[in-house]
Amino acid sequence: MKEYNSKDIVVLEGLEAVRLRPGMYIGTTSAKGLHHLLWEIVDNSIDEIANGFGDKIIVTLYKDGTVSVEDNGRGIPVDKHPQLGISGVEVVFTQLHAGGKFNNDNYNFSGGLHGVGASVTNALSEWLDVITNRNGKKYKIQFHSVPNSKGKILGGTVKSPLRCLGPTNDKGTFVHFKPDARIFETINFSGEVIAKRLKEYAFLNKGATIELIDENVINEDGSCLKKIYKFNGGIKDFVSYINEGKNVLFPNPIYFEAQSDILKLECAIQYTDAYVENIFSYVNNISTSEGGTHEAGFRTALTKVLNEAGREAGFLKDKDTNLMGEDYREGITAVLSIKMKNVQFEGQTKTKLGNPEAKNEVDNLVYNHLLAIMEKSDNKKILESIINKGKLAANARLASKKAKELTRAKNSMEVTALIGKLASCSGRDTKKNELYIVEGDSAGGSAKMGRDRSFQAILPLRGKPLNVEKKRLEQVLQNDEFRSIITALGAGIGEDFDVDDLKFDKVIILADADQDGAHIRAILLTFFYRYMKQLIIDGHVYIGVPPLYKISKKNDIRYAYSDEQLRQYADELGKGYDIQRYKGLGEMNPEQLWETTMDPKHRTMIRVTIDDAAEAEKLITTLMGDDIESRKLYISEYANFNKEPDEFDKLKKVK
Ligand code: 0RA
Repeated sequence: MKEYNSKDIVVLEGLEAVRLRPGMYIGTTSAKGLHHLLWEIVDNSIDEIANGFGDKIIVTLYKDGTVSVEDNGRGIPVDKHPQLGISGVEVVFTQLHAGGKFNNDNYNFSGGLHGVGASVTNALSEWLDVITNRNGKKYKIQFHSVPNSKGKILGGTVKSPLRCLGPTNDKGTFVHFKPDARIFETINFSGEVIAKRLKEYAFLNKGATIELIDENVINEDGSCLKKIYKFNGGIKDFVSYINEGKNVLFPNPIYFEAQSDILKLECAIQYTDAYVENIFSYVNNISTSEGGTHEAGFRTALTKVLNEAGREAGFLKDKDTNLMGEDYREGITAVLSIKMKNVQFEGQTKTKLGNPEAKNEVDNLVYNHLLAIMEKSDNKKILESIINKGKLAANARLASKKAKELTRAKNSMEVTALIGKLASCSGRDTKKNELYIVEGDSAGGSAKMGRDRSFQAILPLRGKPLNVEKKRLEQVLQNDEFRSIITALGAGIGEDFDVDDLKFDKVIILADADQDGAHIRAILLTFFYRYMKQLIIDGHVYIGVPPLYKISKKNDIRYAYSDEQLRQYADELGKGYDIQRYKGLGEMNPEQLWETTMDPKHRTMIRVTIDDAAEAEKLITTLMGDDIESRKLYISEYANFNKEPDEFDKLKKVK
């Protein structure tokens, strides 16, 4: 490796643009964008570790709401950049695209989240301090965002220039910052969100120690919360973690590493008795939830290896045809992590690898390594269990083919009968149309009468739908409720689901605000997650939020969606109000339902998203799977139904 100096840092743009349009650089100024600031810095530290420099990162959340990231990497260059005349550290924190994303000989496989870097964090912080150790000396530089003479705020300007604090034996870099409240909707970091992400990083960088210190959470003994993540098994441990609470076909995940001129990969695979496919892929530590070329290469290789090794071992006989890829992916849990240079991300959320060369490369590497593993006589039992599972899946696939075709056949008699319950809308603009899936016939009736039929369609659900978590597609397709949903949406199901065929832009689940309603929501979300994941990823799924109370005084009628809102209205109205608690949607008449829950001008809805695919997967298993104990534990910790006495009871008394 050649020596690295400040001149090697490539500069593309100034920081002004970042403050002007933060959304362009961090996606959003919501809590999610706030955390993005932290990931930018953590990613730089991870880059160091991933390239073999250093093995530890500590993230600290302070009482004053600020956060710091410390690593034991190489430190940041402090010599002067020849063109810019400023130190390397200053370049890294003040020039766009100059963070951890150098993509040259100094970083073999640079991550650097989507190529923005530490300067974005600086631009959007009220202040940011850096201490870095380089050439046996400790250096410090401070930045801040302050108004100039015209009152315009300049982001990330130098507050106190780089100075040497003296000799040191310390290694690495310490970055401490305070997000700018003038930019963000909130500047409260979530310890939970951060812990989850750090844990994922620890899985992806085996052997690295990643610590979270949260000064805002105090233990019983007076110390503050400290979480330490370190996984010597790396993604192999990740797969075991995802599969906790599931029935696995063999105890230890298959694991291998491989490398070529253009990429490095790690892969871990284990099967469970479930029917779903769970492949989590990463490129340079970034989750590629939309997949891409590397995943395509992996799938191709997996199918080839299993058919070849299975035939060679006699688990597939001469008379048997080869199984299909989807058969071998039923019940799979796999993590594929690759590192490569010059990555191109595509797709709706820029989480899909586009590099064409990755497909063949991953295919070849996985083929060679996995085949060698599967041909080992020690692994015969494992191979057999996978092939047998694949055969069952193939049989189910053939059985469900007919049923699937039915839900796609648009004009047949059977289909018309199926969606008889659907009150369709008159408008034909699928980008505007909404489908309300409503709990119960009576609320369904009110919704039909109250809606704007030009763009709102109603599908009432009778009773509880089937919990699809442990069901094969074939069984799901025998269920009337789900068949009506699939048919109404018109975009197919499972592997055939095509979001482009969708007949509605919004799919809105409307259920009561009680335990049964929550169950129905969970079942429907599980169904969408398992069989129409793209529908959620593309943001088409919503949860309608009906009001909990009506509070009125003479002609002043208000609806409250939370206890807090109810209290506020009660205060505003003063003495002599009436309150009514809505036990269910069915208690509202059509006009009220329209006004409070369906009218786009007044309604409240929650858009369902998947932030963290692996966590979502675990959560669905916990809530919808077999393991009753862990479900109980989760619900008692997070759900608060029927808490007594609530605001309603209190207000009724004071009335
Ligand atoms: C630029 C160049 C080099 C390292 C870094 C930046 C660097 C940035 C951060 C941010 C947090 N921790 C960091 N550690 C390193 C290359 C240094 C070399 O080649 O010696």
